[in-house]
Amino acid sequence: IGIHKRGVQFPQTHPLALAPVTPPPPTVDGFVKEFLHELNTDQGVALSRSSINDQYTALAHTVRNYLTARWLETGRKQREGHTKSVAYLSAEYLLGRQLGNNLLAANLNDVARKALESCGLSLDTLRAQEVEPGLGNGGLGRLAACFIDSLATMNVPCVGYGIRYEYGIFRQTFVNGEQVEQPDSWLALGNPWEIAHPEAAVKVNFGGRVETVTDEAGVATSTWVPEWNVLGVPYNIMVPGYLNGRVNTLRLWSAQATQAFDLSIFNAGDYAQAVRAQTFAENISKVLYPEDSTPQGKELRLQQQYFFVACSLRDFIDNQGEDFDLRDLPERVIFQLNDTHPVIAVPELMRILIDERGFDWNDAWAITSKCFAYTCHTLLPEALEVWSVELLGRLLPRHLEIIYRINTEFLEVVRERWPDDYLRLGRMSIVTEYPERGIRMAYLATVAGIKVNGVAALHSQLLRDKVLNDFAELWPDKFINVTNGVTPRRFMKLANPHLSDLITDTIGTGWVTDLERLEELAPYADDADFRAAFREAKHANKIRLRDRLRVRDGIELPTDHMLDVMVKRLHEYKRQTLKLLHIVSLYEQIISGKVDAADVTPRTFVFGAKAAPGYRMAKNIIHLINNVGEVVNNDPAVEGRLKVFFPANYNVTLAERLIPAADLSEQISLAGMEASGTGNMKFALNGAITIGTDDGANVEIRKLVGDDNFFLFGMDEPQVAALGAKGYHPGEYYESDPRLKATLDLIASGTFSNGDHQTFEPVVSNLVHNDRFMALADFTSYIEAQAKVDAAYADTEAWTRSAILNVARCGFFSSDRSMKDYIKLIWGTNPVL
Ligand code: GL2
Repeated sequence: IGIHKRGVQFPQTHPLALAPVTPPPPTVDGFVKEFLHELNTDQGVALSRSSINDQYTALAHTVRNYLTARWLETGRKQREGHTKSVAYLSAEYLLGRQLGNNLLAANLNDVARKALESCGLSLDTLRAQEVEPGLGNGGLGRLAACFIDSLATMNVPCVGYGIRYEYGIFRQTFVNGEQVEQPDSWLALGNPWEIAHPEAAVKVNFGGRVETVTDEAGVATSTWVPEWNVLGVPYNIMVPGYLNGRVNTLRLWSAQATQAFDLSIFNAGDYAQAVRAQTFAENISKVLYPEDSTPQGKELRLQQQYFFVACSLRDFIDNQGEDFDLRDLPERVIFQLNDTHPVIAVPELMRILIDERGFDWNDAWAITSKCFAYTCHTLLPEALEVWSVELLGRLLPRHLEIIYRINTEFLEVVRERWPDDYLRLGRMSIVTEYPERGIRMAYLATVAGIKVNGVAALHSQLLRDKVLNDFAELWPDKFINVTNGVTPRRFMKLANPHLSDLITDTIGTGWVTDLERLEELAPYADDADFRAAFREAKHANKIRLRDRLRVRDGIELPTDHMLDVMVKRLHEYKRQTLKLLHIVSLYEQIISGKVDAADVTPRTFVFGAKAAPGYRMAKNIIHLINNVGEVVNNDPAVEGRLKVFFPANYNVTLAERLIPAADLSEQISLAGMEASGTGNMKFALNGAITIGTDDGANVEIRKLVGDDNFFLFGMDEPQVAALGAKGYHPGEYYESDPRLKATLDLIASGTFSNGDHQTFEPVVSNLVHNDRFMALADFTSYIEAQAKVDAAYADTEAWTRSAILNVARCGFFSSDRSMKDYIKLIWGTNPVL
């Protein structure tokens, strides 16, 4: 296997090799030349014979070429400067399309457009050719993508480490209203943004046993004798900063067999058996697990986690050079653990230090306990990963042993602080005994991390007060908050050119990298001309969305309705059903004659949501949304008043069209359930007004935009807790609120299922009899808030004013600010200019 030390076999003796090759400055002619060169030499086609994919690929390579010199330069500075880097460990990166973003970062948009035009090609057509890399499920993966964009833009050294899934999040289709999953073969036409380095592959071991030898002095030495291994092949992807010439790296690992296939078995005629090892190994990076917030304890998932983490630690350490003293590791790196998925990195570093580098336990722990920090992204108990000891011991026996020792020493600390508090010891143990013996990864991360952060103020407080309360008592300073953020490059500048141009014309360009400057827009909320221009931008965005949905989904979106949008993963705690109850209730009131259709504000509701394939209730809810849409959209009684659309396969690309067009942003989770949300920030920054509960980052949005510019409803977290403690009986709400009863009865009657009573029985009976997320308890308050929305929308000028103030006051939610907080509160890294 071609594993070798980097850089030794290619001595740079030629003077031209001292500086990376820089393409000519980006003039239109220069760009055309570079583009045609790529098309001819790399794709091997003439322009006249080229396919759109050839053209797209050549364009991507052209852009990449312009960034390459900066990329190599960034790498050199980082290596030579010995500065501290952030190594962001994340099992998910929901990147979205690369071409538009990289053109923007490199300031090549106009040049590329003109260059392509002169070749008779359209930039927009080529951009549409790109299949987005969907290497994440939702908010958590998209957050990672925003963070690496911000770090590059802020000149902070960072490597993002993750997995190059061959299949990303499934492509969602609907068949008769029901979700059907298709594989996302995003690599089928090639990926021009990645560069493979098979020569730098890393070997990763699994299975086997631990042999312990005790010497004469009684010192025990453990040796891991693994049973099988795979190779991790790194693929590098550029992460260009915005207009600053810095290009960081995202390094994704792909699994490959150490032995491709067995020739002797092949020759004997057993073809399937001959490639078995290869198939087995390559399964590890085959597909992203589609569970969002509710991971399943599957063996392959643990293999994925250890696989990418082992590759990444090895890679980072090897990159420090041969004579690097690992005692200095904490000065060189902070490994940021994005949720519990990469937490197996903790025992892995201990193993490297002890088993491979000969450190004793205490020295190894002194290093390890300074190298990690942990971000928790959830409050749902079922989302906190617990690995069964049986599985962990089978797959990673040495790691299990190390975890036990970490736990033993940790429990000593607890015992010292609280002698005889056995209940507490049980509660805090990394090893749980119920329902089977397992390793609580969040606890391991908390013990090892220098800091533990939640992702919004309320979430961090609930982590401290509830989920990790014992730990917060032990180490109060360990627990901090860093509120999430989103990148204004992708989610404003790229996604919303109309609004971006208006903002730039009004306050200059600085806001794109200094989002708090949006404040300067606030006075313009009182300027009628600005308000008119703001509305024009919103309208233009609705037209752009209409055009996209027409082609993409055959949907005819009215552009003169209030656009009411709920896009996020389908999960009961997010309460898409509550939104649906509102819609069905409006419909019921009209068709039963309680309300005159002419008095209803024309609204178009748009949903976007994928359900985990095994999550039956979520799939039933998707079916119901689609069927409600089918009935409502075809009923002349509500024509011109209500429309319900659910474009399939919501992803980053669609989000970029949908969010800028929205008037109303639905953020309606049960208080205390949504850790942060980041869609909420994207909507507000694009001038939608939020209707939301006091949950996650909604709390902070409302504080910043002001109560007058936010539609708050529902119980707050203490009220939810109190109701839960008292005993929640959803049936009582059903019985006592006639409007709610009529709504649920309409669904139960079969109106949305061709008269069949069974189809949506699970949704209805779950709401009436169980309703874990208390949708019925918040229904009345939600309906009242929606009535306020209608009233507010009727006053166009006042609505626009509120929308502008949302934009102006949400600069805080830039991921640049989040990164500053991480740097200041956790990492202690510096920008390198
Ligand atoms: C999530 C949270 O549910 C969401 O509220 C948060 O905004 C993101 C990013 O911090 O993380 N946790 C999680 O497991 N997923 C999320 O989106 N998938």
